[in-house]
Amino acid sequence: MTWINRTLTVAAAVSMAAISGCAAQDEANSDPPAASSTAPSASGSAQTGAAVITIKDFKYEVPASVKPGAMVTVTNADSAPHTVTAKDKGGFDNEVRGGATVIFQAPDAPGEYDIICSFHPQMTGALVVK
Ligand SMILES: [Cu+2]
Repeated sequence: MTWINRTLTVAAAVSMAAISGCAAQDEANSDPPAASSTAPSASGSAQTGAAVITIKDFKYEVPASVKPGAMVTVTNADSAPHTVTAKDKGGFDNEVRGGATVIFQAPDAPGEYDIICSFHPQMTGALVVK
């Protein structure tokens, strides 16, 4: 005996009620809010509290400090490329082309990290993590 099943066409039977909200419901989500603004600032004024490094006229303008592991925005206001490179420790090395913006993660360990530009060794600064 052979049973022959009829092919049922169900492709068009889409239920619109099957899709529920997909908002993430993370438990204990302690990520800090990523509230940095990437809008270029013609004035070059430092934003208090923002983890932003601005490079302008071959100089670093660094915030007073950043939080451990914070996402740090680096904006290069020069036409020349620069880097934000950890000199002795920290392990970060970020190239920022002229007029570009990059984001990198600050070290998790609190401390003062000397930074230097790989292209222009006279460019030095410090990133304070605390
Ligand atoms: Cu440079």
